Amino acid sequence: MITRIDHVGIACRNLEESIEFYRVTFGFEVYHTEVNEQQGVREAMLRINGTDDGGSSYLQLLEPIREDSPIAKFLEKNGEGVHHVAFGTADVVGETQAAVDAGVRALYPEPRHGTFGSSINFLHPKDCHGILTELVQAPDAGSHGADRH
Ligand code: V0V
Ligand code: CO
Repeated sequence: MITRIDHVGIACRNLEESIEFYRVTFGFEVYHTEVNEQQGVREAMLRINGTDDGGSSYLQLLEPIREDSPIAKFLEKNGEGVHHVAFGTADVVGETQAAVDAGVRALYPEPRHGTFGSSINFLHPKDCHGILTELVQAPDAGSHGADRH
């Protein structure tokens, strides 16, 4: 079951400038920062609110660390803006399979590492009416973690 919007991913050219924009304009503070080498990003999570299931909703600001990364390619083509929407679930494997069964392409055969040690997969934007869709399972939810090797 998908229980919430976990985060909206936003592609930015300069992480510090975007963080400052959200702080000055809306008062959002940085909750967590991380470099994800596999995804080619430096990121900041801005916590917006807690939710009924004990999770939270965030804005995820993403700056590329490599020219060949998905975020770099997106910025080159579209400029800064909304990059993906991430739905929270306690079962990323099951929800990914359900989407695949419905005819949607998953980008990875197994979940990969997301922020906070979460397990993530993505659904192809061309199969989701133009939205790159992420499925995210918090580290302590469910039993299907990302492969740690
Ligand atoms: C590409 N397209 C998009 C899109 N990216 N449409 C909507 N939203 C996006 N973000 C469209 C693009 O305009 C093309 O349409 C078509 O898809 C093919 O795109 P492309 O530019 O040729 O790029 P590809 O095919 O090389 O790569 C696209 C995909 C790639 C989605 C496969 O970006 C990818 O693997 N993304 C998953 C990983 C990722 O995004 N990581 C960064 C976030 P036309 O022109 O053909 O019509 S990491 C993260 O969120 C973490 C760590 C976390 O939450 O914990
Ligand atoms: Co994300």
